[in-house]
Amino acid sequence: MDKFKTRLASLREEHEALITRRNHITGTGNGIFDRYKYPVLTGAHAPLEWRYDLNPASNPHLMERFGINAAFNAGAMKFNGKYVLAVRVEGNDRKSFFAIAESPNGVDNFRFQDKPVTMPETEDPDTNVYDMRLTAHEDGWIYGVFCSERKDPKAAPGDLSSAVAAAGIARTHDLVNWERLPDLVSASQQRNVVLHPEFVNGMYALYTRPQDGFIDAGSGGGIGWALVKDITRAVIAPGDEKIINHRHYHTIMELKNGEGPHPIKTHAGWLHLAHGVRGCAAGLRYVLYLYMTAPDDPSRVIAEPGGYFMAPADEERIGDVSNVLFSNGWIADDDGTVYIYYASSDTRMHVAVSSVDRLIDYCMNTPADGFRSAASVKTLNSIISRNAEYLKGK
Ligand code: M1P
Repeated sequence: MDKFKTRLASLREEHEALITRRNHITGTGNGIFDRYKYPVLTGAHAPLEWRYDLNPASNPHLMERFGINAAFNAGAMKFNGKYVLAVRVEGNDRKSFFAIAESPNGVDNFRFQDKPVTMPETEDPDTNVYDMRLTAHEDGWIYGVFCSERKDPKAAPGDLSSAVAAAGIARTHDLVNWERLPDLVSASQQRNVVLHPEFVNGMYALYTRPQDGFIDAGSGGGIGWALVKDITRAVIAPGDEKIINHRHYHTIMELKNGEGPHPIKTHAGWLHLAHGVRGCAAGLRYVLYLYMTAPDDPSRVIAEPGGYFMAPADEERIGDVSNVLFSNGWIADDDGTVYIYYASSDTRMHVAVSSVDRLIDYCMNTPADGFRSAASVKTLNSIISRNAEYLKGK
């Protein structure tokens, strides 16, 4: 019994120390954003009450009974004055579920609520749910749009991998009690579907990612856009989905891309955060990029800075699915600070901080991708010449 108590006391002490560890900006940065040193959430942040049977009679060795493998790909919003993440928590059994974690300052002290989200199901139960985007819509609801994965009913006997991805839709007023709506109906499989926060022409607007298969975006073309009349029966008729952010050969997104969180409204237009994927000998490389759309038309691109905005760095490179940065949550605070919540390598959550002004400047003044080496050299030479001119005049 003493051993049990001592071990429990150590576990509690370590857990509390992890949660309350102060975070701070690391390095000089690139002027565009600042990374914080410590991950804001990991599997180890999950409450001990989830992971252990705390009764010495039924668990004399104080063993973990439900392992938490990872905490990543979180939706984000400010709610009741707190910085809230709707986290993709993954158990050791590979199943993901959602759990809400809150912080008083957005950069540390994230603490999970006592229980994970009990997400209602449709008549066709999900095998796995993940990557929820939160949208406080002008209709008054908070929506969660996420990937619902199910085994492919057409899979050949013995094929235990083929799956189908669809956009699950749920809504809530308190982030605790959720109403599940029917999944989005569209011509193709969908992942990375995001609800725009405002009505457009009186309709709900969705960023989509049509894809040929569960993994391959294939002929999907890029990030799509579609309007739906009724979110309680969301249907995109064939031909009603247009691609607004295209993939290109030999770019950071030649293989796939996907909208991150819903865009931030600014005086200069809508700021978008997305991920781009390319293939290499080491596998797939996921990076984050930004683009902007017109203030009066969120589907019309007005700025496309070339290359990535953030890429995996240092220990971020390694995890369950290495070389991945993925973001589906950011928060623009009233003072213009932007908290960018991103996951590294499908394992843990981080935060980087910027501002609306800095991100607009980045989008408007970063050279666009010229798609060829010669164009990159030309761009570089023009920056060098302008610097030489400026420095000569000083
Ligand atoms: O493993 C990297 C990411 O892969 C998927 O994203 P996409 O559909 O763009 O390839 C998702 O499963 C995502 O959760 C994951 O982080």
